[in-house]
Amino acid sequence: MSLIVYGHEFSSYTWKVLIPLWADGTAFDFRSVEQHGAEFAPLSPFGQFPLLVDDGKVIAETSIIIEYLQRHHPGPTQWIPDGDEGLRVRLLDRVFDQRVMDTTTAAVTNALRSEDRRDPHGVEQAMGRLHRALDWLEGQIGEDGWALGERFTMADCAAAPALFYADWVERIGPERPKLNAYRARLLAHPAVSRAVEQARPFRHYFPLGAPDRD
Ligand SMILES: N[C@@H](CCC(=O)N[C@@H](CS)C(=O)NCC(=O)O)C(=O)O
Repeated sequence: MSLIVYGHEFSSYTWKVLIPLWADGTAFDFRSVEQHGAEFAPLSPFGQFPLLVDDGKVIAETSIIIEYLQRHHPGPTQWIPDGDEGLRVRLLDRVFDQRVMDTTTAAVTNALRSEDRRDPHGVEQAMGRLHRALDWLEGQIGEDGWALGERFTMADCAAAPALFYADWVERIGPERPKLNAYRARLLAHPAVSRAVEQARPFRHYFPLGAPDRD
């Protein structure tokens, strides 16, 4: 078996697949796209990372990668439960990716542009979608445990980087106490904490200025 993950230590979506790999103790070779860009570029269908390569077979898209790992390299954790619980995991996974992570990314990429190419209206719209998603999530997350309760699932793998970086763009705020406490529980999870520590040397990459916390 040879599993390769192409990604970057500071990349939110890379965390999303490192977390289940580390949590399950699955062996893999990590290749940074900074050092292995020439090798990664022709493999990636959309130029996006992370990318999983399993004995030459390329698997893209984080949710599909996690489902692939569960099917072909299962570890102790069932990342996507069967039945209706699985539907809820998929819903929360979509919300954390599309409504939290991607809206957060809109603000971050805007800050990377030169002044004359910035899009304040686009960022305002993205922040509106982010606030709405965070308010909805505040009503979905419990006082303790994970997104689904006791089971740590793919929804938590998506939530950890999304809430980590969303809170850097704009504080989740005291008006969302359950989400704040959930973020803190996620950051204390060993696999998430490992991702945070591995990314620490790259904090200067954050264009809005990484806060002095976490
Ligand atoms: N939907 C994709 C999103 C991946 C993604 O946006 N990755 C970022 C890095 S965190 C990326 O590749 N950005 C460069 C680009 O989009 O061209 C997934 O779940 O894999």
